[in-house]
Amino acid sequence: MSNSGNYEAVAADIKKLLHQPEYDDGSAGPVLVRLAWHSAGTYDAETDTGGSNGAGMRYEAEGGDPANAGLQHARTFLEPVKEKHPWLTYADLWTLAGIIAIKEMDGPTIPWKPGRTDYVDDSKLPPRGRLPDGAQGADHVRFIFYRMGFNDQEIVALSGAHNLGRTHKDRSGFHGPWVPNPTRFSNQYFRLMVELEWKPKTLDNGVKQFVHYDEDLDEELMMLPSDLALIQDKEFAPWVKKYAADKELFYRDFSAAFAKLVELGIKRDESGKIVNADNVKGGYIS
Ligand code: DDH
Repeated sequence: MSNSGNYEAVAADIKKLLHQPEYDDGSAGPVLVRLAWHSAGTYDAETDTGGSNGAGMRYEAEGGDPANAGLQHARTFLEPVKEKHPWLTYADLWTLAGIIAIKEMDGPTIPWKPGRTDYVDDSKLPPRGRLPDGAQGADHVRFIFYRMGFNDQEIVALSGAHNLGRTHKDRSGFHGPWVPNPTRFSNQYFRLMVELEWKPKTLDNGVKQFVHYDEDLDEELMMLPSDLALIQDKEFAPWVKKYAADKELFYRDFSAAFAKLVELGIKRDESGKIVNADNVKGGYIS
């Protein structure tokens, strides 16, 4: 068992579990990033409900949301870390794991602060339907992300996480990866969105997505309708092009937006301590 507050030891243990030869593309990284995002992306600024505090996905109301299908794999990967460091909250573990995974997959360093609580406040529970639907377009994407307090530039930056991982028919109904190397973070998602021709395709389950056949890979790459909405919308498109052209700018903006994402709904005092949590801890990882 590690000493309470030893986040460096936790980070080291998260790094060790990323390599998963039997799982997807050999990495737990992408699904851990999605767990961090979905734990936080339920936030509603107006009612101050949802967000990563409370780790509500442990319970059926949130964990059983069809939008969270598949994330039990991520939670299961992390369980040994929680067992080894029982002082750590799930809410901190899930957000930290996403950040460590991004960094280990060649992504940017994202500032992270601990102190989230696992205390579930029933009045703060998010209803289902707060996470985005890939079948929809720009209006829906704006509706979802404005609710959290993000602007158009931040929405495009965050969407660059689709450099990682893949869609699964048995989880979302969609199929395939966005890029040829889905365990390496980069701005390739934006480059491919701009450069390639994307053809509509209806899968045998009736789900509609866009595809580009990659000859070297002998596999179809995919884009969600909500992904291509970014290049079709006149406010989003300039940011897609900027991030396609400038990887450093993308890394900087992605880091800032993801750091903001995992802090949604969390109020800290000047020293960084969370004031709306019941089991506040100190310490930082940067
Ligand atoms: Fe996503 N995402 N996401 N996404 N996402 C899926 C997979 C992954 C949408 C839909 C889907 C973000 C935004 C959006 C990741 C990170 C992020 C899948 C496939 C769907 C569908 C699930 C499955 O079948 O397994 C939509 C819609 C949006 C939107 O913005 C409108 C954001 C903001 C992030 C982020 O991390 C900041 C990652 C990583 C994956 C790959 C997961 C995996 O298992 O691999």
